[in-house]
Amino acid sequence: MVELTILMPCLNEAETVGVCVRKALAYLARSQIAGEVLVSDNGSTDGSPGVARSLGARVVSVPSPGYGAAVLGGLLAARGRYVIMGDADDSYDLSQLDPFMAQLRSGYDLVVGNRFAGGVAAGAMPFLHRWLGNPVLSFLGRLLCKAKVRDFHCGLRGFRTEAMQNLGLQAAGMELASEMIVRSALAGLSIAEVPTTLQRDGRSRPPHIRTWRDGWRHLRLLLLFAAGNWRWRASVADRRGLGAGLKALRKIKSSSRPAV
Ligand SMILES: Nc1nc2c(ncn2[C@@H]2O[C@H](COP(=O)(O)OP(=O)(O)OP(=O)(O)O)[C@@H](O)[C@H]2O)c(=O)[nH]1
Ligand SMILES: [Mg+2]
Repeated sequence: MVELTILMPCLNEAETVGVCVRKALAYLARSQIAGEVLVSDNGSTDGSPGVARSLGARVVSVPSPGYGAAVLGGLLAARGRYVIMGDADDSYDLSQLDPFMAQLRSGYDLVVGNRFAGGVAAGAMPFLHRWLGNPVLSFLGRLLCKAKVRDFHCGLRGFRTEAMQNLGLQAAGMELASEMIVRSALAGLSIAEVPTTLQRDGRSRPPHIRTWRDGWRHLRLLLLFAAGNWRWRASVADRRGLGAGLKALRKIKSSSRPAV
């Protein structure tokens, strides 16, 4: 049985995917975990899949574009009981996954890294993401969707594969990171956080993330879920209210019946 799939979404990361695959394989060997390294690629033109394959990773080619599509393609192809996923840009330390494994083995469905607790290296995260985008969106996520997670956008996270496959995740873009947490919280899955570090990525070109477009997509997703959740709660409250009203009405009727 494969216990762990280490999954990496990848788009044109030939500079760094190799070192990530090596670290992940070394972690599996050192920890004596029956596992696999899976790279989910959707359209790299720089030879990333070949680099990953040559070092021992399994590669799945996903036809649709976007970070979310790559993660979901990997989720479908994963053979492990658990998945731990992380960027292929060498910003997360894929050789230090023990805290994630410990929480998954103890029964948590979703284990999300917290970079603010573990440490963000100088220059690893743009100022705007570090001090505005991430804290504000994570705060809104906690407030609107009742998910007790402090770093909604951390790309290093682990989960029970079957639980995640059953959630009906859909987002094709970066906002999948938020959707995964929100749907898990609304479905009542157990969620843990572990401190993790973020290093400067090892590539020479800019990241795929686009601050304003992706920030807006995260925000829109939170608002849509919050609105849906409120509607659902309101309808439950209505039904309860109606039930209470009917009971009260019956009481009044029975107490006003003449005694015989
Ligand atoms: N397959 C695939 N992977 C993607 C896509 N967009 C991003 N990725 C991968 O997803 C991971 C995260 O993307 P990054 O560009 O590092 O974005 P980020 O980590 O949110 O942003 P930074 O923190 O600024 O690096 C990387 O491994 C990318 O190669 C995509 O459209 N398709
Ligand atoms: Mg990254």
